Amino acid sequence: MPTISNASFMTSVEQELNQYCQERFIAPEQLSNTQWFQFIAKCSQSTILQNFPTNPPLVNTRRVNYLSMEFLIGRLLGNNLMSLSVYQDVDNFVAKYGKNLVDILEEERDPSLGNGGLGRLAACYLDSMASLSQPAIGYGLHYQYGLFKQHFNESGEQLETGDSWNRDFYLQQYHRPDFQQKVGFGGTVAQITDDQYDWQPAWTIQGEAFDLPVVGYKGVQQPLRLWQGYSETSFDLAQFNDGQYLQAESHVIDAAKLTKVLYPNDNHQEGKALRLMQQYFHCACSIADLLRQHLAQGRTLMELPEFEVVQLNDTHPALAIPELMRILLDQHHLSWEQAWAISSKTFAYTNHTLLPEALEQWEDGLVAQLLPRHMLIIERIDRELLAKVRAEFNDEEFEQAWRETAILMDHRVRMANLCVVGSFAVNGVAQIHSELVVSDLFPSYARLFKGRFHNVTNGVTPRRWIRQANPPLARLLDNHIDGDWTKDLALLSQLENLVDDPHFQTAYQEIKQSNKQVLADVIEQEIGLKVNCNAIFDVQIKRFHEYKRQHLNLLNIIATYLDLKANPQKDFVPRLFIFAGKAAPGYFMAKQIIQAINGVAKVINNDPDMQGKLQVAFLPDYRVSLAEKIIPAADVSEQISLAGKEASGTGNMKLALNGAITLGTLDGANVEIAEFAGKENVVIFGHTVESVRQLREQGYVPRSYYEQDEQLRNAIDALANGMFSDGDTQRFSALVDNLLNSDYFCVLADFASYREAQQEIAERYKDQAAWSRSAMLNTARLGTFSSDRSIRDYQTRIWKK
Ligand code: 26M
Repeated sequence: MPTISNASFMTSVEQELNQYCQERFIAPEQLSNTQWFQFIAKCSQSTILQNFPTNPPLVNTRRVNYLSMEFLIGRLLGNNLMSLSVYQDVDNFVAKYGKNLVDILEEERDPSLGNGGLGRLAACYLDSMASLSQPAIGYGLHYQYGLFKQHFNESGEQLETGDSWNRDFYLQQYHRPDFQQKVGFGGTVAQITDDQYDWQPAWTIQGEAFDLPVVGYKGVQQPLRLWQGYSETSFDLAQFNDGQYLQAESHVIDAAKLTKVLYPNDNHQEGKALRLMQQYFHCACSIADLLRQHLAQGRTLMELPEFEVVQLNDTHPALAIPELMRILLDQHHLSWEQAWAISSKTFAYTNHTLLPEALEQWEDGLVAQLLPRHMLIIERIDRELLAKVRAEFNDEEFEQAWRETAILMDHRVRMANLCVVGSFAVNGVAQIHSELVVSDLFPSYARLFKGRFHNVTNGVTPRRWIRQANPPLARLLDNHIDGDWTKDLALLSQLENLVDDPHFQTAYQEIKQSNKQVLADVIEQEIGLKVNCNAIFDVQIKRFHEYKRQHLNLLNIIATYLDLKANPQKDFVPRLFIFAGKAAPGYFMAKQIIQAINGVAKVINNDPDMQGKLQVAFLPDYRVSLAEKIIPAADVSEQISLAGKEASGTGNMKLALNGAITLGTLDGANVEIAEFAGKENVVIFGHTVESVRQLREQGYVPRSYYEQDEQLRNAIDALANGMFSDGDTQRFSALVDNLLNSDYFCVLADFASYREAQQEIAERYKDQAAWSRSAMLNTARLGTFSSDRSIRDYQTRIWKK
């Protein structure tokens, strides 16, 4: 579909190179990698803008406005070259000058405009929508500082520094001054009619649009539109003369601060006013922008839901609902009924978490102060809901049902409730999660709003997570699969017939081995550890959170270490444990776990008895580009959250597709991965959602596990007695106390089962042929976890006209 041919692209590259070098009085051979990067980025961008198609037609679908506070897009250039189908040509071209494209692409700084799974999912979905020509626009924030950079100090603690990604991000973002918006805050409201009010904000902040083109694979380009806060006037002269200088200045500071930094929390809400302001700013700019486009095409407001859908990526953009209502009521003078008819057919909400601490609730006083008109609208939505709940539930049921469904409760605005009430569709992100959304989170809503609840299992883009991250595997697939698997990942099923073909087996094994070698070099470069490439590469890469249970992994490592020390002659399959991930800066327990892993790694890696047997590599500053290096080299994928806590997971899909064996609990998408891969090609352990319930009902006593399991006891004691903290018996006391006395995420209850599962992994690995067969079957059978499939599910279940 792209109108550019490889030959014409390469001709223009050659011409531009001459000019680029002439301007700098330099020969091409002398260009640094940085200069090569800048040069290629420039060529690819002008080609994309001028030649790559935009505006796909609306056929049986609405245009998607994907509202997300996070887009974890990762590096763009390699991806764009691939989408233009010129990657190989450019690689050959730079080779003529003694350069390697992979090294050149390393020059790009990752834009880390997200925390973890939710932000990365948004990026995969933009890629899939552009590749499938699903009309879409991504709306987000142009943070000056992305997610912090992570470092470790001498004692293994996480330190954070700012990520001013934009300073040396070479790819252009297109400033669109014509799309700027004004966003009001605070002030007063006056009633005009029953439905219409006049809001006079106390101050306004300007929103400036920056577009990043998202280039689909053999598809179209569509914008990711990021809003930045800006204040037009450096200070208000009139107020300055009135002696209100400080007040005037505070608004300037607010504007400048507004999009300064991405909040580094993941699955945890902090009730900060600035965060609420960011959320409203994001919604107000995006809703105004989409309405501008809709009306500019000569369409009416009543037609809005026919042409546009707003997909809310969790509750972070929930204020888009009262914002659209406000505009329809106060600016376009529609009646409440008309406005609600439009709004309630426009929004769809995706829930990404069941964790109570992550469900957003805002103090009603704060919302009323900052957004007085929106508060009135939310109150009205709540009143209308009350009538519905009274009608549906009998007197006995009512109180419970209202406690669950009310938007306003105990002086809080419950954003998930606002989203469920204000949307025509609500979905969870994996089968088991979507069931729990209905059964545990919103049972009364499910009764009230029949047909509103859906499942769309998450997916990942095969362009980035196979073709780009794992070029040798991509070549193997190209050579053995009929049709373009990059666009239709279900085609991977053709590999089923090849898993017993010795040539194919050898090729597949060699790829894994060479990827392990590549990662080994990265590990040595990054942390100076020389690793054994024949060891099992056992990988846990994700945000640090107690529910994800990195400390369960750690306890097994300690137990294994103590066992090997006591039994040096023991038959042991060498193992390299690889960790990467960040903790929210204010999350004390997660930071303890990070420090404990670093402490254990130091002791084990420096113990001569462990050389080549047992090693632990904790790579700092986990980010998309690091994930691209780790995932293709993994043998084992650790997905060990407590059942019922991980909504889906997406790293699990990337790892399994790249031939890692999942070692996991029956949680999130692991359940579906196990079904598709076949139970014999994964290793499942631990409590289930149901048995966790029973465990809690009986009264869970973690200490009893400690007392009854000697290996567990020795491992915890080793943490407590300073073995991994230079003799400091206090360093990990909070972690140890927590495990022994509360252990909300049932680490101790799953320890024995996890340890057995780990032994099973080692046993299976001894039979290399059988192991590879399982790995190949994972690749062959998991094509369904492409984000293209997820987008098609959204199209047929949710976005359909
Ligand atoms: C909320 C309020 C204030 C500040 C930050 C937040 C916040 C930010 C990110 C809350 C949650 C955030 O992310 C949650 C998340 O990443 N959830 C993950 O979503 C993935 C995609 O669906 C799933 O695969 C993961 O299981 C789920 O944990």
